[in-house]
Amino acid sequence: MGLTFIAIKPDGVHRGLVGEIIARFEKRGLKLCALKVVVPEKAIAEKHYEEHAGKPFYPGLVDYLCSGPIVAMVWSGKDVVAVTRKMIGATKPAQSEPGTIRGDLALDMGRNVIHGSDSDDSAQREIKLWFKEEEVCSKYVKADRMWVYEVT
Ligand code: IDP
Repeated sequence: MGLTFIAIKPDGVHRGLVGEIIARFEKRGLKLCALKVVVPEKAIAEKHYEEHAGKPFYPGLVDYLCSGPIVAMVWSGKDVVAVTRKMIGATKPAQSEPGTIRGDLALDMGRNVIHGSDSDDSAQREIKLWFKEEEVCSKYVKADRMWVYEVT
């Protein structure tokens, strides 16, 4: 099963959306492998968003991520990157479908509540950036596994 890195951004924490967002991933059947509340250091935020370095919105984006605590998480499951990206919705909330996290809970691209890795390679890079190896518990078997997956 794959892994992905998910972060509830500072606006999501301040707005009290942590429980609502985690509940959506749990109800979908995904497995929580790591979770911590952290105020990002600037260097880590810069690294996290390094693909956007040089773009006009980059400094504001880094300041936004560092502006308060985030909830950093690792989730696991079948097709977890694709599934969580769909659940998160489009980057621009106006284009996020209702039923997605951003489509239900956000209005502004610069305050779009949540981050999710966009590929398996990004997920690996981001998990390594935010977590030590021993902080990620991906080996346990979730008790509902046989009811979430068709086990052959
Ligand atoms: P994603 O978060 O949907 O993967 P990315 O294109 O990777 O979207 O952009 C990362 C984050 O940067 C977005 O979630 C959003 O908060 C911010 N962002 C992206 N493009 C813009 C922009 O044009 N103006 C302001 N913020 C932006």
